Amino acid sequence: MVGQTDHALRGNYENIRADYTVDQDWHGYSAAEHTLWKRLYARQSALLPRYACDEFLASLATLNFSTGIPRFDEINPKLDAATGWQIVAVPGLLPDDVFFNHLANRRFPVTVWIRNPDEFDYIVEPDIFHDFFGHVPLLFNKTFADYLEAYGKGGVKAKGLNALNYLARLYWYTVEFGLIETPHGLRTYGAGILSSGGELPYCIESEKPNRIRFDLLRVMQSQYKIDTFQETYFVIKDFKQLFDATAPDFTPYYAELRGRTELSASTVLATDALIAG
Ligand code: HBI
Ligand code: FE
Repeated sequence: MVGQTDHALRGNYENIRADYTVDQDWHGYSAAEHTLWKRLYARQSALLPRYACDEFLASLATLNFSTGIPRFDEINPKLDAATGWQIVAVPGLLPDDVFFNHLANRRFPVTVWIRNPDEFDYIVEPDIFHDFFGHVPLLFNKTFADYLEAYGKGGVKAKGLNALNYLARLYWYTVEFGLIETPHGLRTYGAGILSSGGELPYCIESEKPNRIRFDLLRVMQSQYKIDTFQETYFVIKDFKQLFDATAPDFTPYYAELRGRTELSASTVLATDALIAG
């Protein structure tokens, strides 16, 4: 999940290691927290078949974490065997450079705390349900996992080029809120949608948002809002398109982007390839 929050972060950052990781402390979760996890999982699972991409569904089918909050040390051997990734426990949002460095080393930061019951439908900061349910299944997909590592490496470089805002947009419009074309229509692969009750049907069925074919510079030029359903979604053909987009060095792109006006989240350009919902 992304989107800097201006209020104090919720997590406990007191005993973080140098790389911001902490212990998950799985025995510290209450029965009520496990029950909340089960309710969130059941709500999302009922919606997934119609709106989630096949790769997400295929991964989810091989995992079994519907019965309560999962143990990171149980999933890591499976994840390592599948794509060489591991998840690391963190107290919440990390400084950009720390976050990118983890991704560049095939470590996905997963928040350890879970939301309150009254945040069942919406939460600003990523909690364990968003990070684990939304992001972890696709880490089992090789092409997507390779994209995320390449993205992390790009981020480490972007920090020095003062271009993190462009990469944050790329993350937002792909990893968090991306749509993908499939033989049976549009589906989502974005963790921010997959872990959300309302936005799953909305992103595919609503007439309101724009759905524009993925174009790297167009995405990096587009602002986003963190506290409403998206006004624009970008649509990829497949994960290889994403991975290939990260192959070149981004430095010339950043120079090009600095010469362009920033676009609001609702902008549609004449050059945009729009896709009907
Ligand atoms: N930290 N734990 C965590 N999870 C994120 O998704 C995250 C982050 N820090 C920064 C961030 N995302 C965004 O700014 C990325 O676009 C870099
Ligand atoms: Fe996320």
